[in-house]
Amino acid sequence: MNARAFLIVSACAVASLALAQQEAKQPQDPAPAKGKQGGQGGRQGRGNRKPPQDGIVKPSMEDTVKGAMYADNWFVLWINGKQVAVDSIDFLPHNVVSIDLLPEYPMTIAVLAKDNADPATGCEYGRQIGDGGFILRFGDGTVTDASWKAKCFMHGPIDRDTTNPKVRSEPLPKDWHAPGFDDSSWPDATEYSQERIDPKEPFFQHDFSGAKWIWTSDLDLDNTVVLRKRVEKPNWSPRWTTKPDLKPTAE
Ligand SMILES: [Ca+2]
Ligand SMILES: [Ca+2]
Repeated sequence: MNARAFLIVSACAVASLALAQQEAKQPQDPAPAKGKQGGQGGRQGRGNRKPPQDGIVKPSMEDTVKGAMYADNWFVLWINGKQVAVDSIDFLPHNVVSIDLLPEYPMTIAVLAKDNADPATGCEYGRQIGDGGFILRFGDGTVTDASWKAKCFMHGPIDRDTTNPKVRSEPLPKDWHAPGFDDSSWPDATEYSQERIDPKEPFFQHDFSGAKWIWTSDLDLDNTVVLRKRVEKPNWSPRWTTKPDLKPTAE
């Protein structure tokens, strides 16, 4: 092996090690719980659990999956009519929001996503036309793609006119995030290439494999969009028998 070949082999080894460390830091699914939650045997061992004395089965971390989302520039996520995530950094830097989810099916996902556009002009950073983009992947295999619905609620600057910019908008429909909301007349989402979106570094530190970047058909001028998807899993039933009733109110 000459010196050049040795250098190449060494570089590959370092890269492989770095990749392995990266993967070790970011497990795709939580490790099976041990001890307190009664998760003996992990996911395979659920049927062997002792039934609780009171007949109530609580969900555990074994029942959860990881979820990751990245929006250009900001989003709020609802699942089955409940708000479960909000992009905690308004628009800069482009960031990934990573959460644990307790999936229940059918699962209706509704996302309000916004480009960083001035509501008065539709422009971004002064008089520029900025673009949007959203991508999501859940550990149960749910990903964004053209099977989602996508509808625009704020568009501008109309005709790309940045000299005399105008916008058109309509209010979000009541219950846009509800499972029962009828989105059947909405257009399908449009998929965009990673090159078109040009995501920033945090995107590459998370697993979005299989997921597509989506938006409406106008990535530039549609600034506020709602993206919806209903995930079916026939014959699914929850392992747990209890549900909380928690709302952001006093009662
Ligand atoms: Ca825009
Ligand atoms: Ca943007």
